[in-house]
Amino acid sequence: PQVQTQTYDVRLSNHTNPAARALLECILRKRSNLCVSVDLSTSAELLEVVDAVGPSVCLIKTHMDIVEDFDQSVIDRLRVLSEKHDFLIFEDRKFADIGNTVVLQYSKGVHKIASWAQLTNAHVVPGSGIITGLASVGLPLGRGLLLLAEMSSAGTLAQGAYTDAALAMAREHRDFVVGFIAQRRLGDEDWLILTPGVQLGSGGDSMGQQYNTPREVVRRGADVIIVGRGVYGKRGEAGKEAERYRKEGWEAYLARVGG
Ligand code: 5FU
Repeated sequence: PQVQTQTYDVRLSNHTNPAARALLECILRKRSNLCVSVDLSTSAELLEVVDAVGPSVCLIKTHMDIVEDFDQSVIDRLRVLSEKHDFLIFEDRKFADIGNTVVLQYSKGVHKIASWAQLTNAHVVPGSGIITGLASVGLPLGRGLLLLAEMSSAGTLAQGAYTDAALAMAREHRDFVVGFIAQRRLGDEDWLILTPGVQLGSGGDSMGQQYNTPREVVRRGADVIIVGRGVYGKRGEAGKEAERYRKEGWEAYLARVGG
């Protein structure tokens, strides 16, 4: 596909899914295309970082299954912060089972993800039944789904024909699938591209994570940059780091759309 040069403002008219629209509107209000991934395993640390980075983000990404003291109050407090700071919530659950099972995993259990996360994501390895299942829960609640079309990690199998198949599956479910976790723009239609594996200064970690800079991933088509350790890694500095990444991400977007 060609470089995505449409502004977030124009792209709003290409989206009908309520979660996609809310995300684009939040991006515009806050001039932020930054999603911070808060991968911390106690509720106190999680909520402290969310409160610190809240002013700079459009989206907070969670892995709620790593929170050791999880209970419903964590969600209640997270939602209070999402209203205080104006951001959406994305649970990075990476569903990967048959439709009937993901219906249960999405709506029930300890986390009841569908009740609080505007966005979640799924692998396409089971085939399109996973989307049908998740949509049966998420669509009535106004939720949106991202498909994992590519991953940031070394040796990922999500490439080539697999990535093409993810795009084809998304095209069959345009009401619920709002975009992709990917490293670049996919397809000529308007899909939201959320890109993890982002840090200022590239490199990676000792377990296969690979980083690119905000400027590079936005140039390739990222609409939202997802940053974890780059923001919360230095204790006490998450707020300052988030603002640094917000500015980087926004300048890269302006450069892409020619503003
Ligand atoms: F789908 C993906 C992917 O391809 N790469 C990722 O890194 C998801 N992630 C998540 O983004 C991962 O589970 C972490 O929660 C986050 C990246 O964190 P980091 O600290 O910025 O490396």
